[in-house]
Amino acid sequence: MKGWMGKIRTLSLFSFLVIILSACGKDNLTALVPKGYGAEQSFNVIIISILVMIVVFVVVMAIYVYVVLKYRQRKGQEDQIPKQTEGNKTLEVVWTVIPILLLIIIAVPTIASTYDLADESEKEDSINVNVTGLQFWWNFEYPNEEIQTSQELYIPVNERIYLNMMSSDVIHSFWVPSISGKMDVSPENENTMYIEAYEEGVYWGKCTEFCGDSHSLMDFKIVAVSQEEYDQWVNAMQNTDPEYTAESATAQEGQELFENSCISCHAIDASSNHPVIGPNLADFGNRTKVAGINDFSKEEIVRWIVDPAEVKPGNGMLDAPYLQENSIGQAEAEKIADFLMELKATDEPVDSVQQFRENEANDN
Ligand code: HEC
Ligand SMILES: [Cu+2]
Repeated sequence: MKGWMGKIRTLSLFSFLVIILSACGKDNLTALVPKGYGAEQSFNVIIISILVMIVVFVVVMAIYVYVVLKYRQRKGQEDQIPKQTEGNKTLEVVWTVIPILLLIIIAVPTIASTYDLADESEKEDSINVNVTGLQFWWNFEYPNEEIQTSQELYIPVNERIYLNMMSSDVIHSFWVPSISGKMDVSPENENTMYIEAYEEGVYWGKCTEFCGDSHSLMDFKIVAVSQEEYDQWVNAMQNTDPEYTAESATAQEGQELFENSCISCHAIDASSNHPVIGPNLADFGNRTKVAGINDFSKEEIVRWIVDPAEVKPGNGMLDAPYLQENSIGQAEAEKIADFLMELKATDEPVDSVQQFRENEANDN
């Protein structure tokens, strides 16, 4: 009876793990299917380490099984004690040298990749992005192009992009498992790393340093596009209009509300002159997500405006006076959402974003 219960228990634990782990299978959020240079380097080191571990496991298990079988107690020999030996220099040397060799096999590619990924020789001639981490979102400023955006970092494929990263509050950590390694983002000093994506697509990024209430919601994306699309996007961002006037009638009312309650923290053109207080909304209509995490839909935008604390506890927008004054309800928020959805640098989102939105719609 007991053994039977044990089997059931093991089986249910297994099924539970399978269910949990199957949720880890997003192909734009996995270090096991690398789609960029840093991720590929990490993956190679993972494979080498696993191979070394498998060899150690197999050899140790083989010796163990052999010894257990060969020296087991046999019938009629219960009192017999095998010959006792002590101190074997050769053996001691062998089992000290083998682990050292194994560690060297792991260390050489690890150290080589570490230095390779810290290489800054191409920094001056590459695209540079100043990344700022804030509770609980990301700002991306392109100093040479004089534009900024937030939550979604646009890069051309097969190019090295140098990221100069700082935090404006606590320590965060930047990780896009499919594309790059991890890098801490500190308020004290600037950390640099480069990234390179091999394929067009939208890749999921996560903050991986516990940074407060909504740390686990501090998601962002890398949007990798063709060189041509990238150039068009930069050009369009440079031409976003600070004097933009909304088209539809409801959006115009929304814009008025926005100018009263929101403009102190959010810019609607992509100029890099705006201070980093809230996400830049110049290209908001082409986002993949709202606030980095929710589906891009009017409904979610309204939900965010009406009660941002419910979506992301402790986030910086909770200082907005309209929330204390209770001046924006459902009806007002819907008008503002109409206005925000009109804010687009390019008429159509880039191919990667269109593809991403289709995939998300099919998943739901
Ligand atoms: C006190 C400054 C402040 C005010 C005022 C403010 N916001 Fe925000 N807003 C923020 C911050 C900070 C965030 C980022 C929150 C996060 O994701 O952690 C944000 C995020 C957003 C986002 C998500 C942006 C994205 O890229 O996904 C939208 C949309 C938004 N705000 C709309 C508004 C609207 C509409 C108003 C006015 C009704 C407003 N905000 C007023 C600071 C502010
Ligand atoms: Cu963080």
